[in-house]
Amino acid sequence: MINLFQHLREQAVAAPLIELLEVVTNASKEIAFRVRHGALAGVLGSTQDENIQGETQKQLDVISNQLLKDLLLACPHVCAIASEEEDTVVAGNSAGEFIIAFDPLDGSSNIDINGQIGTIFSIYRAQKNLAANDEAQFRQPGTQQVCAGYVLYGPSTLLVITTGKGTHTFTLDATQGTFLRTAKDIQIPPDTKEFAINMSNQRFWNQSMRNYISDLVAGESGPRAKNFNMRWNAAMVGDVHRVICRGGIFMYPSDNRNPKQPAKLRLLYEANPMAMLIENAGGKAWSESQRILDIQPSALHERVAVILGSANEVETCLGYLR
Ligand code: AFP
Repeated sequence: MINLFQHLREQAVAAPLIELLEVVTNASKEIAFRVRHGALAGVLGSTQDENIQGETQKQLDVISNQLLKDLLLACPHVCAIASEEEDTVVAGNSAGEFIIAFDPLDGSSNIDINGQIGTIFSIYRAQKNLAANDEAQFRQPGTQQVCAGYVLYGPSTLLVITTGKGTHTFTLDATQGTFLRTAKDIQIPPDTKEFAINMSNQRFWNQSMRNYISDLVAGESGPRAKNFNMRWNAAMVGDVHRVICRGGIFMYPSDNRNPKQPAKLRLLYEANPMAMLIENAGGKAWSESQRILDIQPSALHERVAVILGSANEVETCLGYLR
């Protein structure tokens, strides 16, 4: 088995990006260590603080964010960072070639129940005509990402990554502290019998989404003429990883719970990196109206509807919405 850095060199990834990814993976190993020790490391539970999203921050959210922030800002290749846990952009080395956005710990509500959680990251080239701390640095469509990935803290610690040449999985060999390639050029099956959505929001969806889900639930006696299974991890990293492993469709559609916030998932550090990974594995990733990677961002923490996974099933779902 080859390790992550041998793989990146095999893919002719430039040295500065490889060095940046070494920083990201070093931070993820630190986070994995704390996650694995949970209560024994005294990192469970919530703080008294709220982030810009209005969410109560878990201790591990804050610790993970600080670990990534400290290590990334010490890397000469990092011009700026953006984080779910930071109100705005934090400047690094103005001469750095890259900017990086991340959700330091996605699935925070799973921390205290020992559920799946993960770190999601998205890397772009820095825009030299802009100041390092200018939020416009991050107003690049997802197609401009040079790298995207997540680290899933589960029974094993996995890194799933793409630099635009396929999507690949690496498993952390904790004894050696190295990520070894355990799956190369993943291909998501185009069809599926498995969907992921938070069904408790059903009354808030638009009618077309309700019709689509109703037909899935109707099974073989309904219009789809086949039975479907449902899974919901309540952590995007866990649900997307299942889709990458065995196909499926993951949806967090817009809803009318809060007119000021019609969608939940964040474009910059959830939807865009996952969309790049899914498309590089042969899947599709759309909001309800357009390809996610084509969306022109307008705000750092903007939210979008997400429908991603097995290409044919995503297309079927979009057919109900059109
Ligand atoms: P937390 O990080 O606050 O747990 O939210 C996770 C998340 O952003 C995403 O990872 C999940 O897919 C989604 O929210 C779960 O949302 P619900 O809790 O509304 O199902």
